[in-house]
Amino acid sequence: MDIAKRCEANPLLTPRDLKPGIEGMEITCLLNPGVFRYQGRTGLLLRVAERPIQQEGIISFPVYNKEGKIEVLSFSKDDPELDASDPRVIGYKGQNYLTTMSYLRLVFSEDGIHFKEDPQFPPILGEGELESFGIEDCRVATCNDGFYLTYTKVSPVAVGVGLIHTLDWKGFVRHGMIFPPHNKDCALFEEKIGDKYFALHRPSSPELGGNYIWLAESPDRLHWGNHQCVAITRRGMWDSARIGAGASPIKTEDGWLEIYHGADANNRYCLGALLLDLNNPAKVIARSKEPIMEPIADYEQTGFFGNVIFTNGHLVEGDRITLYYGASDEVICRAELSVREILNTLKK
Ligand code: MAN
Repeated sequence: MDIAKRCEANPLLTPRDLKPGIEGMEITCLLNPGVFRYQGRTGLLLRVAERPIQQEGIISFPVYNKEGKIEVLSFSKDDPELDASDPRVIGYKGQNYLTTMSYLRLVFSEDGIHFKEDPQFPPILGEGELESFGIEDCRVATCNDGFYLTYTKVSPVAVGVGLIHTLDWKGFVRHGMIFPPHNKDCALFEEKIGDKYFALHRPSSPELGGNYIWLAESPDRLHWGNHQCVAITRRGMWDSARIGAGASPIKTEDGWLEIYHGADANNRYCLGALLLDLNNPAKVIARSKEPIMEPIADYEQTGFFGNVIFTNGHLVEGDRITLYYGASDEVICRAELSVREILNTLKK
């Protein structure tokens, strides 16, 4: 059952609300923001996806070249070697490319609904060979020693998880790839359990295994070990093809509550919840049988890639979760959920 209260102002942000950040490009999608509070305002770290204005009969998209400069690649749409069946990905002669280049951009709001850019705060752009196809879907963990950003690094050789630390959203320390390929959807726990840091992550295995949620621990958030699988996809259900963690787990009396996404074979993305043991988060206490949120609004069903609700950021105040999410891989939306209500659905 869908128990999310969507904001009436949805979508809060669409590609037309911002100016393209890369010269000569247009914004095609705004997606999947990381969320945090900073200096009394709500901040969203948006994933902005850009590409050149498309010309008739040609598919063109940006990449970073070896010198770190944006370069546009183009393929003719009638080239028999081209596979353009997925709006997000291009297949050409055995190599995959992305149709857009993503980077991260900050917007701020006093009321959590109307967001604007603030020129004080620069965008975060892909850097180096492992980010030559861009960076995506950044989680923001608010810890007692600053903000820890976990995001997807995309390049022709890999999809993996990068870590960035910032105190002030102006200076950024990049720690490289902390989870090697194929891996994404990494959510850090915002406090230690015992004397260790923990993270949820999503490695993908092409043979045995699948696209499952794993847990890892670390003494320093840079070196991760003791990997354990905590949840797998479920045949015939809404999360049968892929699952991945959303934002940092929420600490409740009953356990760590994690809102995660699940997709089925038709790439329909819904949200569900996992409840993990407070002292041993490898232990799953409960898991949603039905989604707690599914694409039902128009803007969630139609867009760049329809039937998608994807979240990797929320704010929690007492019982209230203010969730920000990407709808149809194109616009940014907001919904409210109650911690207690989610926990109740897990008891049934
Ligand atoms: C998938 C989708 C895309 C994303 C790529 C690379 O194809 O989630 O939106 O760009 O993976 O991460």
